[in-house]
Amino acid sequence: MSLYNDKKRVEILKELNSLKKKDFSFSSGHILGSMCTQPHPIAKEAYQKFLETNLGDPELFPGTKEIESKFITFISDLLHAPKYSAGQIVSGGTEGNITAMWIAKQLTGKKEIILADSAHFSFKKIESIMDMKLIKVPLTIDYNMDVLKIKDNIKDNTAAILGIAGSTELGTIDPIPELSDICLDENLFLHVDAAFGGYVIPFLKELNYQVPDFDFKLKGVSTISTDAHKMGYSVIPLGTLIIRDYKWLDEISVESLCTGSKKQSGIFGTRSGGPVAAAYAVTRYLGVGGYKKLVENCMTITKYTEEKITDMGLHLITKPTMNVLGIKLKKLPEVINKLSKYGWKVNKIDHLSCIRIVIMPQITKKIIDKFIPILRKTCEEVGEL
Ligand code: 0PR
Repeated sequence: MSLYNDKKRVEILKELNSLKKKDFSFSSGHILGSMCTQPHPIAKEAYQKFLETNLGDPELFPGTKEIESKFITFISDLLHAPKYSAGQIVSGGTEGNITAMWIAKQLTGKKEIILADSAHFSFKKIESIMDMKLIKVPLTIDYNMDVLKIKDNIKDNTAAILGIAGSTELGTIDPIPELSDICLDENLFLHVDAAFGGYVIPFLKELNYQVPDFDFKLKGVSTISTDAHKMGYSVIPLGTLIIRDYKWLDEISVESLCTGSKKQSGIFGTRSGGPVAAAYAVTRYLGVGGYKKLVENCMTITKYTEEKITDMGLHLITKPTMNVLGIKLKKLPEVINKLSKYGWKVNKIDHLSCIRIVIMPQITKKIIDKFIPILRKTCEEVGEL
């Protein structure tokens, strides 16, 4: 008896296809607010090849484990990690932040995290899952963490400070060099959330954009998280947490009796090698030069979009630091709903009364030229313009 019945196969695929038709697709160019993208073709090929691999049992998959090490080396080099650093594969920015705070809590035995209002909502999960407390610091008029307000909030129970290198809502970068100095002075743990910016800021620097240092060149930086499934142009789910001192891995490791290795670090046990192979394949294919071109292109289109939006009489919340635009709107829900009816998806940021547009690699000038007249029409129809 064949295990693979063709009639059933056709039936199931038909059902899947009809449900998939309900989804928006990155290839249509109509998803404008998401931080994810259509993965690079080499990522798709690599992902499929490594579907059955399990990095939770590296003894069975030493080749895949080697790919993981090579990928971590690429990211570590990109972030100027020191010689005795370590890397932990995570599923994305949320797990990156959780794992970093896990290390901070273990190392210090303390529970308070000082962070700005612009921190990703994953920190609310951390507060709940890990019994930690968020100490909020206000933002400056440029939507960055106000460093002058930090020192007053450092207490005996401070476990860590968070710096954001590419905020979720506006793509802003906190003053990480100043945070690093404070953390060195006060002997505090500094985590940098570069889930989005990790694959952008290093290349902006190479392209001579004025952006602050954010990586391990700054001696006070303890950990940095970056996501390959955002600007890394790869498949979901994949991020990395780079850790300044490899010995800190012990803080998040347990004995793993039935796997080949003696210890297992991080949250997950069984985890696919597929996304790791995919992300590594993209780094091999593009290299630093390829990512630099990608970022250059995204920034050119961001500038173009900014001009079109301001020409229309709309205003941005702040000048884009990277490929993220926040467009201020008085009639936020009306504009969003209408745009959605016209088939365009942007993200809604209620508390800033703005929509977020992210110029990901799949967004071309042609797509913006199609979107701008629709945005204008929408704004006129709802009385925004
Ligand atoms: N840190 C930062 C700075 C982020 O922007 C995000 C996600 C995270 C951490 C968490 O990352 P994971 O979601 O990978 O765990 N920021 C995006 C956001 O909330 C996630 C996203 C991506 C949302 C694509 C929608 C979407 O279509 O907007």
